[in-house]
Amino acid sequence: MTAVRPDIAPKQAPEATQFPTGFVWGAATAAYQVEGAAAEDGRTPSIWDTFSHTPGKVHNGDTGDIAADHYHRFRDDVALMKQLGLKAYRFSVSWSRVQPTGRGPAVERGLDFYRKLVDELLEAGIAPVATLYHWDLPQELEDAGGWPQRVTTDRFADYAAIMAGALGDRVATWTTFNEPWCSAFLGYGSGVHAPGRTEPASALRAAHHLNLAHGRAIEVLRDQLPAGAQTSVTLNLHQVRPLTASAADADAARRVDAVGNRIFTGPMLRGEYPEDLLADTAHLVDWSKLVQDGDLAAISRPVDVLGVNYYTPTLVSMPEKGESGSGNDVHGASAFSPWPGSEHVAFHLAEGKERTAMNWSIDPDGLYNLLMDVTRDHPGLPLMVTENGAAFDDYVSPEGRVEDPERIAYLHGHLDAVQRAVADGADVRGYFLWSLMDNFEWAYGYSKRFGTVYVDYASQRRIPKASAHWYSDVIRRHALPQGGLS
Ligand code: IFM
Repeated sequence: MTAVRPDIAPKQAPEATQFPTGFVWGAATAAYQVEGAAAEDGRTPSIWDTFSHTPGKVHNGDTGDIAADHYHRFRDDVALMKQLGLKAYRFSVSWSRVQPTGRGPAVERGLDFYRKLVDELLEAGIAPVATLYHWDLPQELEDAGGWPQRVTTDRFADYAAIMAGALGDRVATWTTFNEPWCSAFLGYGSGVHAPGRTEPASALRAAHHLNLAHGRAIEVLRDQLPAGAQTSVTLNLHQVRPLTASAADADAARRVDAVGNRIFTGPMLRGEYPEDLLADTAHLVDWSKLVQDGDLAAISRPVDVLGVNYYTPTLVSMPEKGESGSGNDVHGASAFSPWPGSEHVAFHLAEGKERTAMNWSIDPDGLYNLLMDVTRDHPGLPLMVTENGAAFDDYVSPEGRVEDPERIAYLHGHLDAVQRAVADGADVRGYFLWSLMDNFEWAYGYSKRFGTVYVDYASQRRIPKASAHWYSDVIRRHALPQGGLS
């Protein structure tokens, strides 16, 4: 394996600002994006297996059948993480690997994979951070109605209990859901994600049940985990900005903030759904029936830390008469909107900003503003950046290197934003780079590379990109390089 490259190691000025003591440095992946071994050891299809095997749903017909083969290569991957100096690894559990039908007893062979992974991490001195759900509902549960059905929250609570029982003695940080917005609104609204349904009312019902499942899982985790274990949820909070100072654009921003952010932070952190969200969506769901007695108390059980994922801001306007909505929504093209009740909002790409390979504008101030907004709205809430990173068109040079200066610049800018937010009072406890390695980027298949480690899918060879060496050095110094990138 490759040692840290001296030509990329930042030249450190003595006055570099240190990150806070105890600040956690990590990298993240998700089960379906990296594991592969889709039909091994009792695993059954999740909604993403079904979706990716449906012609026309994923770029190039790619599937997660093999992905980065992490299931078989996890030992080498952990060794690489150790070599890079990572202090934490955020992974998700494939529900259909441990409870193939989504109900009933666990499959020991499935659990064993996660036991071995966690043991290997602990042995390497890397803290495991487990996410219970990163979008891959067992297909049988979707066949029974999926997240729009309340009964799915019962299934999730049982599954959380299984995982806490199996790994609670070894995993100190647990996350219930990753980006429930995507599960609800891309999965059941625009349909660009599994299960590919385009039903605005079902998307809203799914959002409530994801909230409820989160609260019920927090209760289970709290009951079963040792004192000192941390519970959390990860939200992809949209950093929403109006295109102009007009009242109409301010209203577009308010609407997107309601169904993009406050639909989760409201019940989870305040114990209530925002009034404006209920009004904007009243024609789609009867919230008084959907939200039953006790639900809000369950959903608002406290978490120890809030995970936030950030990539790019969300620039919105109210279209002029005759103009269509949606447009440049970064969440993928669909004739159906992922914004129920706010279908007519138009989305824009900021002018004059550099873009990633996803065509997402690069804007570190968005991360600063996001951390400060959450701190203002929920003072004292500990935060963790659980995903941040960028896709670029990486390739291996004839010398066998992968140079990714754009990614280094992206990471530098966003870590600087984290430091600025910390200096201004945000309690940010750590940062997880998305992603440890190139992987299955959902509807984009393998066409987008988010990894700091390059994966040659033909051979499954891993090559740390220049950014991996850079990040490794930042971790070692616990500070950013001063005055440039190297
Ligand atoms: O790859 C995804 C990840 O699964 C969830 N957050 C965004 C990433 C980049 O699109």
